[in-house]
Amino acid sequence: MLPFFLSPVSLYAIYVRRCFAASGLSQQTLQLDNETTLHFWGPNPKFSQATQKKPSLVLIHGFGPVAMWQWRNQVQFFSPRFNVYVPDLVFFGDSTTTSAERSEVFQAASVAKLMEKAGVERFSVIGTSYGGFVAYHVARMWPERVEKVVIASSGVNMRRGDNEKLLRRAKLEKIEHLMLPATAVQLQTLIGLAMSRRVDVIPRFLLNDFVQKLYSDKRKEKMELLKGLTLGRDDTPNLSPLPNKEVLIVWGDKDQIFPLEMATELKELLGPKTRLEVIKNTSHVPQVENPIQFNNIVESFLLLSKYLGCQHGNPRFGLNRRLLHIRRFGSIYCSITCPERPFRFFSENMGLLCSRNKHYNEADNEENAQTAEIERRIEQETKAEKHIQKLLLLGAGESGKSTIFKQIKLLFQTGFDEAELKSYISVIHANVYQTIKILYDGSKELAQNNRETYEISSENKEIGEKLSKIGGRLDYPRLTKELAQDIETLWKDAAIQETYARGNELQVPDCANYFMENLQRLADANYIPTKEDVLYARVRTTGVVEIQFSPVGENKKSGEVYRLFDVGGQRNERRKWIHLFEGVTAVIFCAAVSEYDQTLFEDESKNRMMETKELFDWVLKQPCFEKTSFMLFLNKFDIFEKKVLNVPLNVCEWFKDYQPVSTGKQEIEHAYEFVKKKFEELYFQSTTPDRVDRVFKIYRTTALDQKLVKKTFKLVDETLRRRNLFEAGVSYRICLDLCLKLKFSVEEGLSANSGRIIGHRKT
Ligand SMILES: Nc1nc2c(ncn2[C@@H]2O[C@H](COP(=O)(O)OP(=O)(O)O)[C@@H](O)[C@H]2O)c(=O)[nH]1
Ligand SMILES: [Mg+2]
Repeated sequence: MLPFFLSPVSLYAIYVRRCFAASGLSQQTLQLDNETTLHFWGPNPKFSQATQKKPSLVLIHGFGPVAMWQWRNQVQFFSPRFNVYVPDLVFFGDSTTTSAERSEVFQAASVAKLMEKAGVERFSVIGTSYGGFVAYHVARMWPERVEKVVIASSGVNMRRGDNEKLLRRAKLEKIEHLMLPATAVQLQTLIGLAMSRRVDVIPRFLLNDFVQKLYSDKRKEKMELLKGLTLGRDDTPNLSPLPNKEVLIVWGDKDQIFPLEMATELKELLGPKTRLEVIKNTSHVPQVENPIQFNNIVESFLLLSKYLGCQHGNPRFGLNRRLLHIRRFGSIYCSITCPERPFRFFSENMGLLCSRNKHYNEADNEENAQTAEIERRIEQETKAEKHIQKLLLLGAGESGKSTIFKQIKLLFQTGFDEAELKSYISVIHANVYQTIKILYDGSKELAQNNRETYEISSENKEIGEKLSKIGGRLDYPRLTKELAQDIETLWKDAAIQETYARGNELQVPDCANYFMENLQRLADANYIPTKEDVLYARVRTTGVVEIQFSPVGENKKSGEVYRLFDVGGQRNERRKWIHLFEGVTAVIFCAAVSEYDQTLFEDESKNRMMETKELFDWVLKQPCFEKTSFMLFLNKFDIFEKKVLNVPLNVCEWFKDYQPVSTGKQEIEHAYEFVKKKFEELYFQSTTPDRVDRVFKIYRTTALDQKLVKKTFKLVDETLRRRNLFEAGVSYRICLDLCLKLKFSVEEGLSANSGRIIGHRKT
């Protein structure tokens, strides 16, 4: 064994410890009961004031070296915004027990006890690999204490045969040869599977040093932990869903320990609030292989929606892109230089962690040069940020915002890869079950007054009851051919068809007909959703999602970069909007014109069009939008044109003065123009004279129609570019005028980016 001072692992451990200490954490040990003691890194009690204001986050390590080695890149990134707790699980590092318990459930109970003893009532939890098993159990057993869950590279849905498959991939005989490597060759095999990049050139002495320093301690107990796992014992996944918990699954697309298919299945098993993010070109340790992407994904999941809900911290901070970028650079910096400086950097820019610069050495020229370089890059980034135009998709629930968002992803970004497409399977199957339940329950209700029309035929009643029960569950089963056949039979029942005709009274989703006509395909065992299926899929948006894009011409970019934000539209989601209102170039307001005869999902006494009218009026009057352009998308025109010939527009109070004049196409145009005029009038009524210079455009859209959306976005892009040119012209004229009056030099007088006056008086 190498002596301490010659051991690279021991020397690197000093550095990692310093990283943790510089992040404001200290090593602590807590006796949980008379059997178990846990060692952990937690907020340094010296900084208790900062601790009070931040949410708490627990990072649970996987099977391998102690926690400190697995979360270095995360601790530095998350500690400015969270109270970070990094426990060593029982039998790792200095954590130990005299209990005979060896399961991951015991580990979960120990983590929960630790947090209780540390006085933390609520926390979010991230677990990687084995730590993901533990995180899952913590969330399952203490749902009231766990806010959000991140499961990274962790096959919680593991089956009995999965270990054998893994061993075949590793060409090893026993699982401990892989998880507890005892030789350099075994460690090399583990690294080969856990990392996507090929790392063949690690010197043998270094591998041996790793094995001895990081894997030799408490081997017997760790083997017992592997044997004591409760997950993965059966032929089917042995887990219950977390239906009410927001869960993020993060996975490397090249994971060879737990292959990506496990992630997509896990997403379905955990429930509707589970999201999957795949990090490309990483294997089992994306938090190590691509820490920047990993951290950003996790941070947006943990903070963004919470932030917008304003439960923690200062709302000004969360959506300030500049600060987010500073953080990103901070994290790059952390990985290339010593740990103290980034926090000087954070402290100057963020007003946090001011006391952590004790070791800062003013005379260190090299570091000063690095700081200057980073500041220069931030400056550049900040300038680039100014050119990014912020677009906000607003509108009531089901107006088509997320469909537009998906179209943008398809049209101007990478589209959906197979994993993403597969992640929609559960949504689509849920849409099917929900639809058939709404229709069956609806027909029963309508039959009370009109049995002849709405009573389900006796041979289909049993099917109806069964499907209604499934539709009421939180965990929908995968759609099988048999279930699809049952649904199809019921869908074709005359009473269900009559009920569907009254769908506007029953909250039947707009995707109903499309999915019902494709049931057999959706139930195929190898079903992968198509682009169209994804566009039709309806999932209620919660929180905020964003995408950056540039509308492309045939082969070239337009030059403008947009960042588009999609939000939830239901009433309870709207309180989150306001935090996005600053610095918006344009609001894209979606109004579903077909909904004039429907009531709200969240309030069945309220007509959807009346709600849209009030909402549009409210948005227009927001002081933040004084100079914001408004692009009104009168959406769902395809449904409108079919409906308007059967259901008169004047069923809606806002349109009660509507008089049909004709039939067919002409009538459709007439009705559409009437609705458009109503919105125009509303816009001008709600826009005070001092806001007349903002741009207002109306577009007729069908969000499902890709060509139309592409055309519409090109028009939006053109309008916004023209608007920018106009604004630049106005700035220049104002500036010129002022400069002449004050005898400024024109070149100095105009800051090219912002149009602010920054010149000096010439004497
Ligand atoms: N027929 C039709 N359906 C649409 C249109 N736009 C959206 N939808 C569907 O309406 C449902 C709700 O749309 P979504 O984009 O989720 O609405 P959001 O709540 O505003 O985000 C989804 O099933 C969409 O497929 C449209 O223009 N025509
Ligand atoms: Mg949505």
